[in-house]
Amino acid sequence: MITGADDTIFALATAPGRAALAVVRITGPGAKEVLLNLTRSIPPPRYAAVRRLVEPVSRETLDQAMVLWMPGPASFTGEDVVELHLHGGAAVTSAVLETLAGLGLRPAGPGEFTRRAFEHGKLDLTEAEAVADLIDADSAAQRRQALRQLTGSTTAVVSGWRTRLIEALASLEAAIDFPDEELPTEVGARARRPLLALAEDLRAAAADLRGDRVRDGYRIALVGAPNAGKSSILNGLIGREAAIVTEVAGTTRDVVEQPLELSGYRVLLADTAGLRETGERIEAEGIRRARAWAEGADLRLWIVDRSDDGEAWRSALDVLRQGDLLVLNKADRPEGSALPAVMSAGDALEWEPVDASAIDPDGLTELKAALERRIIRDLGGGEPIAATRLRHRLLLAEAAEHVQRALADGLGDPELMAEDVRLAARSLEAMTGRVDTEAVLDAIFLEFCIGK
Ligand SMILES: Nc1nc2c(ncn2[C@@H]2O[C@H](COP(=O)(O)OP(=O)(O)OP(=O)(O)O)[C@@H](O)[C@H]2O)c(=O)[nH]1
Ligand SMILES: [Mg+2]
Repeated sequence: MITGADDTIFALATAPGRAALAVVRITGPGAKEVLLNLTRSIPPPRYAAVRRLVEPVSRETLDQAMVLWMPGPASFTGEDVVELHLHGGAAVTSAVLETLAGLGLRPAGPGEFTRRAFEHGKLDLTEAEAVADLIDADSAAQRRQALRQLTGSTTAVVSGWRTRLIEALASLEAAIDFPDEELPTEVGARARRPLLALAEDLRAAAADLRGDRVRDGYRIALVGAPNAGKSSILNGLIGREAAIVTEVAGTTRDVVEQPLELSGYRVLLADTAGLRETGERIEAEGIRRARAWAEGADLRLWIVDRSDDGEAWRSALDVLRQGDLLVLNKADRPEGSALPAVMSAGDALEWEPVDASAIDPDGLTELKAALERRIIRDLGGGEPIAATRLRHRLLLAEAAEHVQRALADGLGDPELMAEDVRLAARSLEAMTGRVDTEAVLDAIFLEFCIGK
């Protein structure tokens, strides 16, 4: 999609609209001449200078601005870069942008600045992705993860694995080049041990969803029988009446998704339709959606009305999994006769049940604390995170598969083994963008906003 990687491009780098400042960025070989055209004098590199910006033909003053001149290669894109810090607002920015277009510059496409930084070796692909993640970050954990990745944490882990592959490759190639020194089976056997460990590490990293969850949000579903208090708990946790609450069983139909931040992590909380047998079409569709959302969630909160006497609570049993959390709601009311049976069903869930009362202002404190502990256990700590998106995990799985194949059919043949190890290294190289196709790059950089 991007044409002419050598032309000079410009974009408004700050959000459009009325503001104190608006920053316009220019990158490419013509950047210096453009600055000269607008200001008549170039400030020293990387020093802020105040200049009058003048339209070169009409000589009209466009703004009194702060300008920065950052010659390549020591710039974000690696090219000559100019930044114009204008007074914010529509009239000033549009006059300056029109003038730049009039000088023959091209408006930048999404992510084009970062793509140029990548193409000039300023960032690798995972670092470039981290720039987009940092801009999109809402929560503290998203910010921390993006910053770590931007400063090379993923790159470091991946290049460590790649080094291990290259070492294995070197010993295999030595055996191929000097076949008399050793029996091929011995070489193959010696390369096996490090490759076995590596296949295990790659598989674990490919299956590690923590990075994705930090980026996209940890998904928690509220499930249970009608009237258990799911919608009341959602509203209580987010502090807003987002879902309708009534005493009518079967109130909620649509899945009501609400973002929430817990212990600095982005969480997506979903209230769902109460589960029960029903002949009513709309409710049945709601229940189908409830089950589907619960199925894909990272955690299900099983909400039970502890004052119930009947068997309604059983309807949720088949959506629950071992790590799920039993929430005994309506703690402000007396125990019902169903409670002992509920508790014994809850024994299978591994986590202690939590008491809650959605109508009591402090009634959700214990639940909130339990959720925070749970998210920290699931997303914090452990091995450093290598993969933060599907693209990474697919490539890691691919690398693991090549290593596995090297182990499987390479038992007696160093040459076959070496070929598979080389393919594994290529998969890792694609992760950081050492090898890649245009199509992949286009897809990645199109996710960015313009001006970045
Ligand atoms: N006493 C008491 N009443 C509660 C509590 N939580 C919810 N309720 C009441 O229980 C009724 C049902 O609450 P909802 O939050 O609509 O229940 P729900 O699980 O979303 O129900 P459906 O949407 O029908 O599946 C309402 O009248 C609430 O006011 C609680 O902790 N204590
Ligand atoms: Mg509801």
